Amino acid sequence: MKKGFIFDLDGVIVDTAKYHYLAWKKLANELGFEFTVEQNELFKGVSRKRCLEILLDIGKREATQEEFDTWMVEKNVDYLKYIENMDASEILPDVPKVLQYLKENNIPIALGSASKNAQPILEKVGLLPYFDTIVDGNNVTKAKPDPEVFLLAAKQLGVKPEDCVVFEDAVAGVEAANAAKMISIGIGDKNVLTEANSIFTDFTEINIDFIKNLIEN
Ligand code: B16
Ligand code: MG
Repeated sequence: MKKGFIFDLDGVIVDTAKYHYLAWKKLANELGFEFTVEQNELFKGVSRKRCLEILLDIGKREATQEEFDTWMVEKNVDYLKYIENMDASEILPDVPKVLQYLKENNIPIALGSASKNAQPILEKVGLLPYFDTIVDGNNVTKAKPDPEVFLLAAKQLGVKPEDCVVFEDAVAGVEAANAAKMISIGIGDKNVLTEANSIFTDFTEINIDFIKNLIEN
């Protein structure tokens, strides 16, 4: 029985939420309204298109299709500037410890992210070689909580969905993993990620025996 491990990107491997926030805030300010850190919570794990729809709701702004498309591009251009200088120091604590253990034990590893910028980010922080496959916003048509991203990752790893373990920081991501019948591990707030099979604040709380147990059982 072969196991597969699937990692979300933003909020699990790196904290890019702060850069997404700065780029969305700049756009909101240009459009004449405020966008708070608290409101940015709504954007975690959510596709770029859906984020802009929510942002325009917050600012009570209408947009023509042309404006919508322009703002999507503008936000991403700004976001790319923020992530340009990312390096290994931005990897969240103890993530490499888990990836290294999985690699040493020949466990297939996938990325399952909503981001269309996932691959360059993994490259910048130096973690790309750990991943056997990357499924991201470029490969799926349905956003989390739809299980498409994780089911495709399992398929590409050659592992049955029920033998996959997913690490996720977003409620929609945990729902997607559960809908795919995978083992969901929530990374973040225990009061928020209540649907996850197990929840940890971050990877420093996860010991290798826990990972070993997931592989063997
Ligand atoms: P992009 P994840 C998600 O990453 C972010 O949490 C979310 O805030 C963002 O809107 C989404 O990626 C799309 O990102 O604009 O780079 O395509 O958590 O699914 O790794
Ligand atoms: Mg995330």
